[in-house]
Amino acid sequence: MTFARRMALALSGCVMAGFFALPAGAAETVVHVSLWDRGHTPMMYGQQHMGLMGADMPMVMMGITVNRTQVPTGVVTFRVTNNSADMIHEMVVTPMRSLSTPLPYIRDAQRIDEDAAGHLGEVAELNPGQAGALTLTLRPGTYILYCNLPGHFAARMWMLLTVTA
Ligand SMILES: [Cu+2]
Repeated sequence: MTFARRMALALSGCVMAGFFALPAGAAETVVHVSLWDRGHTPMMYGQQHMGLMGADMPMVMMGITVNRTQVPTGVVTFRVTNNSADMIHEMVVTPMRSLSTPLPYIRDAQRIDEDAAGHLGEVAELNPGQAGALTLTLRPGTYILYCNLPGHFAARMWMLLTVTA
């Protein structure tokens, strides 16, 4: 039985007993995630322009912004909004096995190899203005949230989340 299932049973037990009180620290944590871009604005600086993307490729400034980068271990709900005016974005959650080892990257497809990287779940391909949610039970460690549309990871559409004990 999973931890989440055990929690659900424990909580339903509370309801049947006539009181509903979450023990301190057991409440669901919510992380608000904004997927954004600034359209096809040329990058003014940085090695990304020269290196990763190739000089002939138009750069798009894009990123993931969260309202918190650290959460306690347990149930975490990501509420994800695509705030782009015209681009599809998504959010994938993958545990970082090591901060010094790059995630497996499929160069031709310009995407992270999600299966090899071991993703936990995603809010896939949101249209501009669309929102979605993903609930996971996370153990302590470092996780990466990223958009895996072609080229978006390389354009720095990722951020790290720390889950504390
Ligand atoms: Cu994206």
